[in-house]
Amino acid sequence: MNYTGKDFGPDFKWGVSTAAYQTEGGWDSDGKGKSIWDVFSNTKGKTFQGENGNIACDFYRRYTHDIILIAKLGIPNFRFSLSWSRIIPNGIGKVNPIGIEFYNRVIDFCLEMGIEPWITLYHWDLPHELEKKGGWTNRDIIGWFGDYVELCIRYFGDRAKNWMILNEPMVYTGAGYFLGVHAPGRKGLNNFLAAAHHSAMCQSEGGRIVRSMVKDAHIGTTFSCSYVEPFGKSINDGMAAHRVDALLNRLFVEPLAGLGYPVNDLKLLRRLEPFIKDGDESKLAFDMDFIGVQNYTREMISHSNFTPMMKAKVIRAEKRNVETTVMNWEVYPESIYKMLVKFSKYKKFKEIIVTENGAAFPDVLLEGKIHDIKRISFLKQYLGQVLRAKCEGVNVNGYFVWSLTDNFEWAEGFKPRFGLVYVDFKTQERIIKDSGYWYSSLLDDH
Ligand code: IFM
Repeated sequence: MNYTGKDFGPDFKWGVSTAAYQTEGGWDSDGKGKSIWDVFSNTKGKTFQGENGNIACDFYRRYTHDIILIAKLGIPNFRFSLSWSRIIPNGIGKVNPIGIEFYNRVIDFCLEMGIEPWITLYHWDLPHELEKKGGWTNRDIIGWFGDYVELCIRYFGDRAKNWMILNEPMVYTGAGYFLGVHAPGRKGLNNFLAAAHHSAMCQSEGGRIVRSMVKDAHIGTTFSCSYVEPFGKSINDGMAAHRVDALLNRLFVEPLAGLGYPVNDLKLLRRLEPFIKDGDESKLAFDMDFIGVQNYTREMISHSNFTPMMKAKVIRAEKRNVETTVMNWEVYPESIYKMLVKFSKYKKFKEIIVTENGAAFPDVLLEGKIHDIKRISFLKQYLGQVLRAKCEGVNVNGYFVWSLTDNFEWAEGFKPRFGLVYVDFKTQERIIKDSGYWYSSLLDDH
């Protein structure tokens, strides 16, 4: 499909996304408290080669340089997240003025450069002190999070208008509280279900707080999603795929849309009941201005008797002889189209923005340049599918590449490079990749 930036229309929002823990570094600087990721990644055996985000891209000190790069590339929107424990070191109570000052400077510098800030309130780095009290499994988090949101809006809401409440709740609750492979490294169905319900409550409550405090706010929240297909043609595979879809793609968006949890399609969600208190159900819904769809790949599912409750297993991409990225995720551009169509059916939300899409491929530094043709091809194809959805009437109105710079990819460490800009993590030198120039020229034409 051939297209130009203009084909997406004059109001389409083009941007790049990052997150605090993956880029900032300065993990113990200037009064910042520890987050669950500081603790997890500094614990032996938790991340690839024991890597951590203590320094990461040193965005804490180099933010002007990186924002200038965004401006140089002509990218009008910058999505980043706030580190809760930089702002309130213990998660509740005393505020760290230097943390507030840092984000004031980031926001002000974006605006000075003509770049619109898009702020995610929570991108996985819970204050460690709150985790000691149970973290997302403790219902008190609804109050803790509410106070944090209120404080952020009080300090930054006069200049920042685009707010996202949570980043991918399915990932941080699933990987962090069920599988234990992400911070805080806890396991078990009850931990997961408690964390999931409290996150769903915070997602809507956060939206209500922002709405009540900022008149002209543009409020959203983001969801990870993958197009789910049965591996074989059997009814059992079809039903297994349906269950996985309910878990991966519907668990958080449907209560927000006022539809409740998809209990009928995934019986294990009945076990959410003990965590749901009187009055919760109606509070789960909120009229977001937009929902952020974050898609990278598809999942193929077959029936399995060996997986308790889900009775489903993922047939991994490497077993299917398909093109993959460094994350071992299948390159499947149509996935983003299918997810946009699916999410557009939730009529409660006016607008969809692709708040993340991108790919990690091995980058080779050749005479100071990165000719990342695979990443360009990936972005071109996925964006083509976004345009396809838009042309068919899907209300998608923005696209943010994950990510601006290579950064700390959680448990996978620094190996997967997602950036439009290469980072030499030893020297912190930045080199714009060919994909960065390609994205810039697409926007030039906009
Ligand atoms: O790096 C992550 C990001 O933090 C959340 N969405 C997926 C990205 C790639 O794995």
